[in-house]
Amino acid sequence: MAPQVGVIMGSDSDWPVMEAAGQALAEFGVEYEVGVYSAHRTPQRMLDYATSAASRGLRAIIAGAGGAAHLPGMVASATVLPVIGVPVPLKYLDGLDSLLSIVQMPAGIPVATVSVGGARNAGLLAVRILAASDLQLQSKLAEFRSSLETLVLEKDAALRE
Ligand code: RP5
Repeated sequence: MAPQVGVIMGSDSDWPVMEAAGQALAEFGVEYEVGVYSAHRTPQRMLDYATSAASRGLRAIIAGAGGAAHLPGMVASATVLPVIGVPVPLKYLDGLDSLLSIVQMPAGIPVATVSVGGARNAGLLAVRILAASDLQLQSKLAEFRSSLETLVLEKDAALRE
């Protein structure tokens, strides 16, 4: 099956953070592709990816970057697909630089920004986006939410023992 979600990042050094997005998508059986597309080092390649993403069948893009993290916003500017931004924490500033670079988008070009290092939630948000028009995914998400509740109740019970 053709990939439905693109998981892209500014550098291969982002992968240890970003792989959690892929894991979340895989848990729900969502096909995805991965790639490195740097807004600063390979700008034309990034634009080619963004402008062709919808016609290639992608339905959402998860983009992670750190520091001057312009990849999610630039990709969002060149596609109509929903873009989820993942601020990748680097050595300095604890990822606050990445977060602010991604979240402070101008009106008209939204990026759904998750927490610093929150690649798993980015994957889960992409699943929710796809689930809006996919009843099977909706029921998988309902099961998943219910498993989270069960886990908390089990931990609560264990604490009270
Ligand atoms: C950003 O610069 C990348 O997304 C990465 O987080 C950061 C550092 O990249 P490398 O120098 O490790 O390639 O564009």
